[in-house]
This record gives sequence, structure tokens and C-alpha cells, in this order.
Amino acid sequence: MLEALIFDVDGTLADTERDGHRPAFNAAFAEAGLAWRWDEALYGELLAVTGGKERMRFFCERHDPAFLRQADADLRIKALHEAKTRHYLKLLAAGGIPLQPGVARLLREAHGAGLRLAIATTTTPENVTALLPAELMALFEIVGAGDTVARKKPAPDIYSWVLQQLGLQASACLVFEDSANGLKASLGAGLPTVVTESEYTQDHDFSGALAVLSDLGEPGRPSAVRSGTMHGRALVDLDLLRIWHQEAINKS
Ligand code: XBP
Ligand code: MG
Repeated sequence: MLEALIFDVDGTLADTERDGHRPAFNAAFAEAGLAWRWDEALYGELLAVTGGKERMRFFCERHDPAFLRQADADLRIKALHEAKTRHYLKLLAAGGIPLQPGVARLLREAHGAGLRLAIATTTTPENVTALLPAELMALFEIVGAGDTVARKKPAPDIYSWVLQQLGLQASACLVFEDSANGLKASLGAGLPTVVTESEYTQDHDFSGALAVLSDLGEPGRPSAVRSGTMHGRALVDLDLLRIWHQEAINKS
């Protein structure tokens, strides 16, 4: 029986990377007097690595190896990440990033029907509470975020941690993700997963997903199906989730 829904954050609840995290990183670099500038194309490459601190290190390995040879490189990366988070929170507070279609609708419907809700994300915890309106944030029972686990996505650790906190088997849950790293993580934890694509992930390999959609859809604004089937429905609702979930159980 489907008991809980687990949501990724960046790219799934909202399309936060290109116009949110990316300018926040650049603002932190400028503030620190660094000549680093992550344009849209370079950021798309750097998204291969999840976690802001890990992503900066990945950038340095390829574009500024001298930075990592400094004795205080780790401390400087940590300070840069704190500054970036400050800029990101300011950007969110200015009402920067809307939720993806269907997210608020499905969260309310699922919670109203007694399903438990959880978050499993790589991003920093305060970025989650700043992204969601308080009414929606209150619907989540468990929030697994950032450094809660040492190994970030595509490792399954954050999803295993959320399952442990929920006290549920993977077979009682359904996951929503937007990226290949996220899908690898959720499948690695044995979790059936629906993918809604985001700006940077439309060319990703989503093998193993129950379905790949443009978004969850809204009345009068149907989802576009990239792979799988919505069984004749125009948007993702609880009935469709229960059909997908049963299909996943039958396949396993
Ligand atoms: C996306 C990430 C995060 C964000 C940046 O997380 O990989 O690192 O890009 O946020 P998810 P931080 O898709 O799992 O929600 O700088 O706080 O890491
Ligand atoms: Mg994501």
C-alpha cells in the first residue's frame, strides 16, 4: 500500500539551479574577490556533482587547481558556501523562484488523503524552508537535507536515511526526482521513482523511472509525457500515483 511520498528539492519542487543557486554562487565569488564566474553552460557541466561545497571543489580541480593547493582551501570553500547560501536565501526571500506546476496541488491532496510526506535533498536545509511557503513546509514529516549524510546523491544514503526516519520499506513509498544523479540515488535505495524534468536535465538518462514527465500538471495545463504512460490522465493525482505504485510492486 502506498504510504509515503518522498520529494527531491532542486529541479523537482522548483527549478532553482540556473536562476537561483548559480547567481548565488557568482555573488559569493565576486564578494570574495575571486574571478570565478559560472555561466549557464559551465554550471550545467558542474551540476554533475551534487552539493555546493563538492561542486566548488570539482570546479577547482578542473579550472583552478592552485586554489586547492592552499593550506586553508577547505576553510575557504566552507566560507564561500556559507556566503553563497546567504545570497541564495536573499534571492528566495525576494520571491525569486516559483514552485513547479502541480507541486502544491499534489502535496495538499496527498497530505489530505493521509499520505506521509518527506524530503530527500542534497541542498542545505535552510534552503528548503526558504523555498517553500510555511503552509507547505508544515506538511513534511521528515526533511533529509545537505550534510545529514556524508555521501550525497547519486549515493542512496539520503534516501536510506529518510526511509529509516519514516520507519517504512521502500515498497511503501514513491519518489519524485528531476536528475540522473537523483534517480540513481532513489533507485539505489530500492525506491520506485517518477521523474519530472528540469531545465538542466532534459537530456539525462532516466532508465528505471516509472514515468518521465515535463511536470505534475495542473487543471487545464496537462503534463507532457516523455516516457511511460499516464493511463489517459492529464495530470498526476493520487489515483495515478496508486496505479504507478501498484505497477512497481507487480514488477518487483
Ligand atoms: C541539488 C544540489 C544542491 C544544489 C545547491 O540538490 O545538488 O547541491 O545544487 O545547493 P537536490 P547547496 O536536487 O538533491 O535537491 O549549495 O546547498 O548544496
Ligand atoms: Mg534535484
